[in-house]
Amino acid sequence: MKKEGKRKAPPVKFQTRSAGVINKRAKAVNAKSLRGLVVRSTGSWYDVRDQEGEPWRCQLRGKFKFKDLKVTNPVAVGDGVFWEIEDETARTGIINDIVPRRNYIARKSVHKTAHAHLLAANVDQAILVATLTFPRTSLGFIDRFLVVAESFRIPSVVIFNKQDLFDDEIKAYQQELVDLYASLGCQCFTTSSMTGEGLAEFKALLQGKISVLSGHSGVGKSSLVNAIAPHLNLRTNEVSTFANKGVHTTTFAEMFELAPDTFIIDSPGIKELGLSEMDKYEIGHYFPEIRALMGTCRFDDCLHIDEPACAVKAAVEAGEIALSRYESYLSMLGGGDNRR
Ligand SMILES: Nc1nc2c(ncn2[C@@H]2O[C@H](COP(=O)(O)OP(=O)(O)OP(=O)(O)O)[C@@H](O)[C@H]2O)c(=O)[nH]1
Ligand SMILES: [Mg+2]
Ligand SMILES: [Zn+2]
Repeated sequence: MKKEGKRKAPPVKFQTRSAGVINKRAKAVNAKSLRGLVVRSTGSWYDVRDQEGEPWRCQLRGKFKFKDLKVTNPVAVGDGVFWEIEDETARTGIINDIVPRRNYIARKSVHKTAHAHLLAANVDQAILVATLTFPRTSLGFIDRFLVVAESFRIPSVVIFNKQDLFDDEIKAYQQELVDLYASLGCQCFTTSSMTGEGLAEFKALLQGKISVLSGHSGVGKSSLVNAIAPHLNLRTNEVSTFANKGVHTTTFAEMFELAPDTFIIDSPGIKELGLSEMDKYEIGHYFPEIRALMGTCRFDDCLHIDEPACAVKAAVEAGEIALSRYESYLSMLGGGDNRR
């Protein structure tokens, strides 16, 4: 049997009906059907930007059903929609359909574990904002984020924020992490929204792209957006010294236009990043260093746990694969959470 045979292709499961069907239906709905972009979603209301860039408050027409898909939120920030005006003076509208997505990023819903929760649609890159302290982002969380982004084929970047808080010892440790992730092909930045460190690079990273910012509450996602676009004046909040955690200041994901063709999605802090519908044979595929050893273990269906003659375990023992990465892999395989 071919080794690749057991590994399923990454899922493309969140697609709506074909463009042709939608176009036909949109025409049929009425000649007033408009194109728009969802820039904010509260679950019951969607802020839709029309083609002139003006905002409208919209609701969904009926239920949106997807083939093979259970989501807690059928429409995500970044979705293109077909909509029509409901009340011109109140500036409200009705969303009739979703434009087929070029991609999306989702995690397992915290409340309904059989469902996925869409984080954003149609993005060019996913940026994880991490901090080594205050609050601490675990390596397990960083690794999960990279796996999720990779599984949806979305390029990812890690930003280590709050540089102004760190002493030399923490910075030396951080450098080891930056080197580790860089060796895996992941771009890393260090920033401080207080001192301005790394902000020029951050701005350059966003240029001409649609980016979604993610990470724990309190790591400084909204502060970073404010630092490069002060006019947005987003709400930010102290990290509580008691729990050393953020207080979920941003409550809904929202997309902002920073410059023509440059959009950023600020999103609420997330505590857990559950893998949505991932097969256990698929997980190793999203770790570049494990993927590189594909086909070199004795058994074709090796999960690299305690099988004999496992090339991955040998590489961990030889220090060629970082122990933290291997532990993250095992944790994801075991369906554990990311709070180690
Ligand atoms: N020292 C320091 N504090 C920062 C930095 N960036 C943000 N903060 C502070 O961290 C706290 C949390 O920042 P926010 O921007 O609200 O964090 P967030 O990631 O948007 O949090 P949620 O919206 O809850 O997900 C605020 O008190 C900010 O002032 C930084 O670079 N250095
Ligand atoms: Mg925020
Ligand atoms: Zn193996």
